[in-house]
Amino acid sequence: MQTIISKIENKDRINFDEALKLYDLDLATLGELANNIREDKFGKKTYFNINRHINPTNICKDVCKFCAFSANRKNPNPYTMNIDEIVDTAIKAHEKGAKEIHIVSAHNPDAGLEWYLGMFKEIRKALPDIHIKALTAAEINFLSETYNLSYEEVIDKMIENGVDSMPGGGAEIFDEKIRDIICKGKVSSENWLKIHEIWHKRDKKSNATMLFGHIESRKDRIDHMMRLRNLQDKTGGFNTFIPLVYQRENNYLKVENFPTGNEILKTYAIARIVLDNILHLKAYWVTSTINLALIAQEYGADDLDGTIQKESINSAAGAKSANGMKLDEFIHLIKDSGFIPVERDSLYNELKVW
Ligand code: V47
Repeated sequence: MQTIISKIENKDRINFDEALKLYDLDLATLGELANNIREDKFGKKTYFNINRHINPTNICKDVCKFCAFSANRKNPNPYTMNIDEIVDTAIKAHEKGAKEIHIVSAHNPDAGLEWYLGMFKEIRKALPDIHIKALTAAEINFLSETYNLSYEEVIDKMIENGVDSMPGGGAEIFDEKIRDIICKGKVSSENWLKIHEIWHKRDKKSNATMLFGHIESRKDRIDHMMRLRNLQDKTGGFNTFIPLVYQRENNYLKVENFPTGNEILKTYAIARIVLDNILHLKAYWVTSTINLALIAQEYGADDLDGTIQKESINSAAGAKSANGMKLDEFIHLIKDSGFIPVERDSLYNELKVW
């Protein structure tokens, strides 16, 4: 173990087996190693943004077992917002200070390509300066299959219509055997990575998530991180890595052992160490709870996402995030935990030190 620790302290890259072994280290030592990396890069700054999540439809042709949001699972309220409603929501969010609109939908076979792309065009027309972060690789794969377009064609249409960056969703867990159980039929791991690679080739940025704390093993998590690290070596296009803690209510995934806070913090810390080429690590308070996200600041995380205003995907599965977080509360919580709240834009340019 001492050799691995020395490697980390010397900023040498660790391999798969070494990364896996880090789970055997005590949390305090692991946390210190990750925190040193975080402090080296950002000191006590914690980044957040003022954003608005919009989830414009919950009608989905896919059947991911972990999902409680999709209308064909346990949630009985199918909906599809019309474009005027979506634009109106974005305008109201902008009036309240939002600088980013984060749009993630289900895979609705009846909505039409025009609907998927038209919403971006109309938001861009109404709000020329807002940052639109939209369409996960899973949605791009769905549009490509449904409308017989190449990934390149879908991506070029996104850009033409005003999308600025891609969210990190749809990655789940890359291991094919686990993926087959939890989200069979959705974008493959290989294609998830290919889509991000094409996006990065357009000189655009994206994020990467990992859904953990369900039926995957520690090995699967390290494998997931390694596949991201390999792509990032090639493209440099990922801004941030976001470990998403699995939410367990109202879905069909049978899980026997949920991760403890200790295991979640270890996973953040290991991610900070392994992903030496992805600058930011986001503790997405929606899935970790705000309490654990604040602690995660001492285990490698430098970003807490944003105020969100409304959240439907994880709140459907039990997260306490339906109404986002008030700005002043967010800032006070970060300050009270000993960190410096720094409002950022979607590409991590600093806007204001609060
Ligand atoms: O891929 C669905 C996750 C993701 C559950 O890029 C669940 O800044 C936990 O893309 N428990 C979509 N997670 C969300 C997404 C996202 C979220 C936050 C920030 C960013 C970003 C992107 O939501 C899906 C899936 O992994 N999800 N159900 C659940 N029960």
